[in-house]
Amino acid sequence: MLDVTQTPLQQLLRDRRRGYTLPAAFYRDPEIFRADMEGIFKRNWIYVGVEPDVAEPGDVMTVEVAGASVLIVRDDDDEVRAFHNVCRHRGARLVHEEKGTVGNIVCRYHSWTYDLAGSLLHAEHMGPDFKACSHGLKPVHIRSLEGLLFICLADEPPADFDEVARRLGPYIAPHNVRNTKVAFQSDIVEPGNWKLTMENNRECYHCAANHPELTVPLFAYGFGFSPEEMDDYDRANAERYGCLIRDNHRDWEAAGLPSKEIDELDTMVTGFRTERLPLDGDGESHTIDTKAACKKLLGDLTNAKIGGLSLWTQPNSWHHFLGDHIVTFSVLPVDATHSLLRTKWLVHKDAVEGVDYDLENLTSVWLATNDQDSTLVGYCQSSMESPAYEPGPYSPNTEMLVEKFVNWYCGRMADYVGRRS
Ligand code: 3BY
Ligand code: FES
Ligand code: FE
Repeated sequence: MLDVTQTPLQQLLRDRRRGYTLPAAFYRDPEIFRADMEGIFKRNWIYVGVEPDVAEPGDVMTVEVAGASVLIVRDDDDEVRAFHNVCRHRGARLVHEEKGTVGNIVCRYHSWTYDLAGSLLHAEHMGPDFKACSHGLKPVHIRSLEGLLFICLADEPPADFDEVARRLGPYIAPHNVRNTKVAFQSDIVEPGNWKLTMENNRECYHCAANHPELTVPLFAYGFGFSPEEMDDYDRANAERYGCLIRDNHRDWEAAGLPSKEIDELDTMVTGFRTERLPLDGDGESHTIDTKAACKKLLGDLTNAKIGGLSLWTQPNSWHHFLGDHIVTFSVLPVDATHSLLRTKWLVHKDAVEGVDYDLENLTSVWLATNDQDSTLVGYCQSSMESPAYEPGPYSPNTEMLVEKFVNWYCGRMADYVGRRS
């Protein structure tokens, strides 16, 4: 007999109105949050940091994803590996700091000792039948996309990562992430469900009214106008600055900087989008004066004025690659109504603070923007308990990428609940 039973979540997903925000339960319900962790954060490639976070053998960092603590370590052969941060004896957490350097990984409880490749080296008093080789650390899938680190907690991660890496690699490579250092990291907990944080990121409808610092360098073109509006906008800028976006693209591509838009946000399991766009006017970087914040440019670049390459990945990251620095963001859900936003500013690894760059100048635009975005996310979250909230319409001209995020999310969740039932 045909099984017509539906879980409440399947029902909600089936009934949701396309082109509109989600019903409040998706932004506030702890059960849906748990389902999000299972259906999204434990099944997809999650962006967690950069190779320079673990620059040398023995460098280790930890990250919390969907209730799992994961340690990421560079081993003695220079390979970056990821393991569950859980001792195979009685389960104690192994590495307690977010960043550190270790010789081996030693459990503080009974001193079981693992090498950097995860093998158990020492475990005293375990008797003659104990097999150390069966008690190595549990590996977690990890991939480096030109230095951007993605982990996947699933046994079988989405297979399309190779394609993502093949298509995105040439865009990122000129900025040489591996040859940078983390100049600064900021962690803020936003008062909102992770999907509100992501939705807010996927549009710039709110930028003009809320981001005075960001709108100085940012060229708003990329964040969604109708085709007619885009043509008008492009023409107006060409009059002001003498160059159409498509000409910028042509020049950049000729100079070996892939720039044309790729949008697979809701068409691939590992959804992504990228595009290089000019900054406003003579802008070189995301700084208050729009000039490069760091004197040493990235990779082999000789000109800071190469626009900004933006990259967005589902479900939890966005990145801006400038000529002189990179700003990279990951969203890590905390609970149904709180999300950790982790931002890193990367500069050339030989750049010296105070000589080549000033930390405040480097970070001020995005520190201010993040704070403003956090407030905006809170505005929406605080209405999710109100009887007046009902799903509202996305702008077809400036919120298309928000819609693609929500469509991707609903598709992945429908796939997840479909497989379970
Ligand atoms: O960083 C971004 O991609 C978007 C666009 C500008 C504001 N926002 C946070
Ligand atoms: Fe780690 Fe006992 S729990 S050594
Ligand atoms: Fe914003």
